[in-house]
Amino acid sequence: MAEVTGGEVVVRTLQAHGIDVVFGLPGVHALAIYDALYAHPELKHIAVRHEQTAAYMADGYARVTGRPGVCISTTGPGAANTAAAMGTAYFDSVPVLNVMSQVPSNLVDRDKGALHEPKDQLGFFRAVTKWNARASDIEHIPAVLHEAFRTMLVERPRPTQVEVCTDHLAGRVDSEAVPWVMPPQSFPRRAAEPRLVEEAARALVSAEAPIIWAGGGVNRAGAWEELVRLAEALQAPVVTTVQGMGAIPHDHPLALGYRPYDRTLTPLIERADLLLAVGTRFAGGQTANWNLKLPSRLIHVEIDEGEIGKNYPAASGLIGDARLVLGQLLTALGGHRAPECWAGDVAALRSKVAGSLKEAGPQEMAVLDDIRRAVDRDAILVWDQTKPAYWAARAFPVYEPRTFLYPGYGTLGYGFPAALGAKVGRPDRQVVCIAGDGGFQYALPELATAAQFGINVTVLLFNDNAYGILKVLQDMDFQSHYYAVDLLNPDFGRLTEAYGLHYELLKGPDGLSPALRRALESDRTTIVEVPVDFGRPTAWPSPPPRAAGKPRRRDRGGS
Ligand SMILES: Cc1ncc(C[n+]2csc(CCOP(=O)(O)OP(=O)(O)O)c2C)c(N)n1
Ligand SMILES: [Mg+2]
Repeated sequence: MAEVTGGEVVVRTLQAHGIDVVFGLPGVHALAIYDALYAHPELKHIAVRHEQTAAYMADGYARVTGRPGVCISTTGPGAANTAAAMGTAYFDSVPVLNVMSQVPSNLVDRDKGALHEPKDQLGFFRAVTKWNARASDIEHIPAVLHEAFRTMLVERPRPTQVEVCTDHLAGRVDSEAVPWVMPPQSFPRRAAEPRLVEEAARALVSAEAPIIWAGGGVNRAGAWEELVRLAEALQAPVVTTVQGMGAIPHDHPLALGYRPYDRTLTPLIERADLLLAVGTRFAGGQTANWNLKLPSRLIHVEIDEGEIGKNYPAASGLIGDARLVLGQLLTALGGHRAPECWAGDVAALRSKVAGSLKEAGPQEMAVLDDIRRAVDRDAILVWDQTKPAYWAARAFPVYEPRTFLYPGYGTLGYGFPAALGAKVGRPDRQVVCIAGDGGFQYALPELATAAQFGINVTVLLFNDNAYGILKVLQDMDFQSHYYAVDLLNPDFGRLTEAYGLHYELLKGPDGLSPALRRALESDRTTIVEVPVDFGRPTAWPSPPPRAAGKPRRRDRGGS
């Protein structure tokens, strides 16, 4: 009779679900999981310096691979440290599973003052997860973990949390008594109702000027090939949201290339007589807070039923996985090929938008050009909340799916740790993190993680010795009362070298492309520090990152 611990049941169940890497930081209550990891070196564990990083790494890993990212945290404060990252994954619909320990089962939620005792840890995480549960005993562990995976893989991918009490993790049972749950080869995805698909196909064929709106669901579901084929069949231009970037290559003749909220695109969207929206919830940031007018004939393809009709009324809702539903639509369309109706407009609009962007933010756009020129077509770019990132969200050319990682939640400090996770998921790709001096310092100690595990990313560090964007807002909206926005920064070069990593300091944005290329050739994580003074933009990349309710004074331009 072979005995297993609860920790071993966790590890084996993760492995059964295809997990071969986890990110975490141990604590006393979780040590039985770590003991099982010790016995299973084939399940790689990346040890981080802060639990938040573990969850961001799981997020970055999940976004680039399309597979769930798993992090491990320990009871109470360790687990709570992952909250901002879980919230980010929730906002952006990323499948992150957070496996955590709990105090001994006889002490849960009794407020007796046990070590690390959290108040209602399940309730705490309910706010940032789609589904969460505690295993009631060792035998229950496989079923709970399985349900977490099923929820993320079959339904809308959002984070989940599973907790196991420390006595259950350390307890032992006969392996044969454990009701192991083996996942199917692949989880069945939901397809849309055939009658609705037929109806939608008829509407698509009869439309004279259809356009397609591609959201993050296209990237999450791996539906980009179907999307492009459908766009070509309908000759419909495609506009992508920030999370949908890369769903159609930027240089495809039907790619509008820029975000839907771009005012220059508004006339085109308003001229359309049908909008096919795929894998999107029409979030405020993509619709100028729902002020964007959309065609009244809206066909909405969404895995989450609750999103249909929530932000915009839909003439038709096709509930299902984006890849499956687009495939159903293609089948229903047969060999239909619409005549070209927009082609000239797309090219003309693209160059109009590009021109207006260059006028509005010449420095920022020049920096984006330099970055694009230096990296491979399929390089993964991970953006923190630094000034050039707002322009990137509006205008960065993306050619491949799952290569543009941007926290829709607006999370400062996301970039560097998510880039590390992305590199673990796609070691074959260039991975570049673009961060400001403020955001990068959230995860500064993770330079150690990069060094220890040989994770080779490039960090472009835009240093203005400030929370620059907030300084601009204090300037514009609060009579230049600069407060808590100037930063005394360390010597990033000496710091990087102390970790045994590489570093290059530029004089300014000039020479960014060659420096970035040099860094990408490096055999270890390299920081390229770029001193910058972007000043105040002459126009905001819309939607502007402004304080709610503040009047917009667009006329006050100039830096
Ligand atoms: C977790 C979190 N805390 C605070 C903020 C508010 N915030 C947004 S941008 C920013 C300043 C960013 O400074 P830096 O990274 O140096 O970029 P810069 O604007 O200077 O280019 C802050 C504090 C946020 N978005 N997220
Ligand atoms: Mg800064």
